[in-house]
Amino acid sequence: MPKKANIVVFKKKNILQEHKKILFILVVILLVIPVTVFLALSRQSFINFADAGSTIDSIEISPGEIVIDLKDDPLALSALAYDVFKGPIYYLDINYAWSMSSTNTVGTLTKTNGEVSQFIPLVFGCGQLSVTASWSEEVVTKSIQVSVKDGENIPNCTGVTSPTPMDEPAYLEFTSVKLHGIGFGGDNTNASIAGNLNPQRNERDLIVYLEDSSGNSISAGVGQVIYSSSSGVFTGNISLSDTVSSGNYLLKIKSDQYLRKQIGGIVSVVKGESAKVPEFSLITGDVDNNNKVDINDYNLLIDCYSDLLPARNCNDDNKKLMADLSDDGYVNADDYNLFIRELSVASGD
Ligand SMILES: [Ca+2]
Ligand SMILES: [Ca+2]
Repeated sequence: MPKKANIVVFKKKNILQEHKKILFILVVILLVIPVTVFLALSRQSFINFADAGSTIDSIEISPGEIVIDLKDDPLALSALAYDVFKGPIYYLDINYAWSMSSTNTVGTLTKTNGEVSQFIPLVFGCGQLSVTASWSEEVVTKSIQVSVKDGENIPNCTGVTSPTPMDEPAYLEFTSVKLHGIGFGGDNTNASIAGNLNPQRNERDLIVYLEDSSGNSISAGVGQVIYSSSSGVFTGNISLSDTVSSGNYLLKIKSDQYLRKQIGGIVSVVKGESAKVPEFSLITGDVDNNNKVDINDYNLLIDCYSDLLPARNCNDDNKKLMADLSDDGYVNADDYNLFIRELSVASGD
C-alpha cells in the first residue's frame, strides 16, 4: 500500500513541474510581446521621420554666448542638434563641425569636430563661433557671439552683425537646357524638331528662383548658360546667392523671351557643392517678358514682322531682339510659325 501512495505523490510532482514550465513560458511571452511591439513601432516611426527629410531642425550651443577674459582658462563648449519635435538627436551619428569667423582671430578652438570643444581666447575683441551639424544631406548651422575682454577693457560687441556663412555658395549645374526654336531645343509640337542651328546669341541669362517648403519664393541667382553647336542645347554652372541656405527647394527658371518653368523634382542645395539640374526645355513667345504668351506678344511680333515689306513699327532694337524668337536676326515667318506652335501653353509656372 505505501508503494501505491508513493506513486501518486510522484505523479503530482510531475504535474506541478509541467505547470511551472508552462507558467514560465507564459511569463516570457508576456514580457517579450510588448518589447517587440515597442521596438517595431519606434523603428517604424524613426524610418518615417528620417524619410521626411527634415531630421535636424536646430542646433544649440552651450553656452549660448561667450564672454571671456584673455587670462581665463579655455572654456568648455558643447553642441547638440534637435529634431523638429524639439527633442535632442542622440539616435543618429550627427557630424558637428566647429569654426571661428574667418574675419577675426579673437580666439581658437581646441577641436573642430565632435559634440564638444574648448575656446581659447587670443585677442581682445568680438568674434563669432559657428557649429554646423550635418547628417546625410542635411546641414544646419548656428552661430554665437564671442566677446574677449582684457581685464577692465570690455569690447562693445552689441550690434556686431553676424558674418555671412563661411561656406562657399552652392551652385547649380545645368547639363542640358533646351530653348524652343534654338538648336535641338524642339518646340511645343515636337520635342526633337531642329530649330535655328546657328543662333546669334550663344549666351543666355537664366534667372533662378527657389521655393522653400513654406512656399516662400526667392530670386536665388542669375547666370549664363552657353550654346553648344554640337549638342544644340545650352549648358553651364550658375552660382546661387550666398544668402541661400542649404536645404531642399523647388526650382524655377526664367529666361528672356521664355516662360518660367518649374523643373521636376526637388533640388537639394548644399553650401559649397553643386546640384545637378535635370534636362528641361523652355517655351518661347514671351516677347514682353511678363511670363505669359498672349495677344500682346503676338502684336509685338507682328509690329516687327518683316518679309518683303519693312516692319510696321519696330524702331526699337530691343523690341526686335525680343520678337526674333528664332534668334537669326530677322522677324519673319519662322518666328510667326514658332509662336503659333508655342501657343498651346499660355503661361509660365
Ligand atoms: Ca508676354
Ligand atoms: Ca527669327
